[in-house]
Amino acid sequence: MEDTIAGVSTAVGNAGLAVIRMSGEKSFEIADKVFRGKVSVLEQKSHTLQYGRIVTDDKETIDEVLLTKMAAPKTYTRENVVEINCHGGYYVTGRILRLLFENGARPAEPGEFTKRAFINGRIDLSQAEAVMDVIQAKTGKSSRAALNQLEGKLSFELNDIITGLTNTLAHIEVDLDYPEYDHEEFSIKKVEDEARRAMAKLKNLINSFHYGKILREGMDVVIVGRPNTGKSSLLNYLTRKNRAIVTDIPGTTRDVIEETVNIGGIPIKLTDTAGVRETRDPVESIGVTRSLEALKKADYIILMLDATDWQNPEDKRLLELVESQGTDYMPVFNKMDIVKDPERIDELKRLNPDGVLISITEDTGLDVLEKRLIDFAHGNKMDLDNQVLVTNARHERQLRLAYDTLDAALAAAGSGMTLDIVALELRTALDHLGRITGQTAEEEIVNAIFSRFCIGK
Ligand SMILES: Nc1nc2c(ncn2[C@@H]2O[C@H](COP(=O)(O)OP(=O)(O)OP(=O)(O)O)[C@@H](O)[C@H]2O)c(=O)[nH]1
Ligand SMILES: [Mg+2]
Repeated sequence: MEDTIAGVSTAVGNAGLAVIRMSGEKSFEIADKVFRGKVSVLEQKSHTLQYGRIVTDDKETIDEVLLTKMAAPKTYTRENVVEINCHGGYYVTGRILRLLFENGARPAEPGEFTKRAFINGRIDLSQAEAVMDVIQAKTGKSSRAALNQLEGKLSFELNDIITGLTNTLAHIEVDLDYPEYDHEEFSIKKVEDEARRAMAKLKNLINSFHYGKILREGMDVVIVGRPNTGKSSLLNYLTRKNRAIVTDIPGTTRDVIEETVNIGGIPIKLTDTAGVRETRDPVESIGVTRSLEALKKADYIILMLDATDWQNPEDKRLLELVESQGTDYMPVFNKMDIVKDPERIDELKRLNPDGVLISITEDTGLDVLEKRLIDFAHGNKMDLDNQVLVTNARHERQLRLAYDTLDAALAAAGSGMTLDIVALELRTALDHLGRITGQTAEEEIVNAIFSRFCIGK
């Protein structure tokens, strides 16, 4: 924390520009040694930018740059920060960086700038984690969820719960210290009210994780079915690309094909698989094995059926297989354009009330199919876009632990346990919540989180 650190914040490789960032006590001093501009860096006003050159000790110019000076505490790290906009590319950025190191900076570790922002109290741990999520967001909605967390919406919710519980705990502690004012019954009531209030809020956050996780990590959707039912055609339709080979020969797809699509703002990892059937062809047979493996990792399954032949016994077996996975799925009946007889259509609908009827060739029913995917992602909640979402599995785990601990506190209070036992449970619940914001997070956890960052962030 005492050192001044420097790193390249932009992506490595040929580019128009690159940004080199430096943070720490000696940032201005070090920058001043290598920068020649109209005024010295030490005299430059804070939060301004100036044009100049980076020069070596031997007066060799390395690059023309723009230098931004930002004095603590109104900076990303809350320390003195210098940013140098130079030309992109390996050579120039490498030379400038080395020059900074020679003059007293040291290489920044992955995520170290953000870690300093956390340690210096500008953001909490959940906000720091959101920084990476913003960088890695796959769709507009994913990015919105990450930005909300970065702006502190989750922290705000958590702090509200934390404050309520802390006040209750303080109340109990007064009671324990001054037993002569015997308010125990009143305290138990207060604990119960507060625990219930906190649990309701926690439940809401925990429930948002199904959707939050999908926005952050994407949703794995696997298309399975017999050969020739139109699985690859569906992948091509949804990706709007001719990604997979489509022919009328059953057994066309031999390998697992994955593509990412954005459906209604939800990042979906779509997997097309080889048609499942008994086969003697060794290559196809490996494909079938891979299809069955792909099923296991699915968050959601699209079971493709041929509407002209949907009572095929092989489909029954496939359906059983899909149901045995315990994963949510939708049966999709394709090639409805060929089915003309209204009676047969009625029967199909009657016997398969959950089925989605489509024709890829004629583009019918596919809007219903997409809507089903979106509905699954939302879970049973509709308006999630304005809610604070939990997107991170680490957070969800701690929220559940806090919830369970409060449940135990309620049980203890209800069964006439003494106040000190109840206080213990409340403290444990607070510890769990503090691990999300970072107040009580162990150093190893904090280090592990920042080690996943990129250098220069
Ligand atoms: N009539 C009609 N034909 C379709 C429709 N969708 C796909 N097909 C045709 O069905 C045939 C098989 O399509 P594919 O997408 O290759 O089927 P698949 O399920 O990937 O087949 P495999 O890879 O062999 O398992 C092709 O000739 C498609 O043109 C549809 O909605 N209506
Ligand atoms: Mg195929």
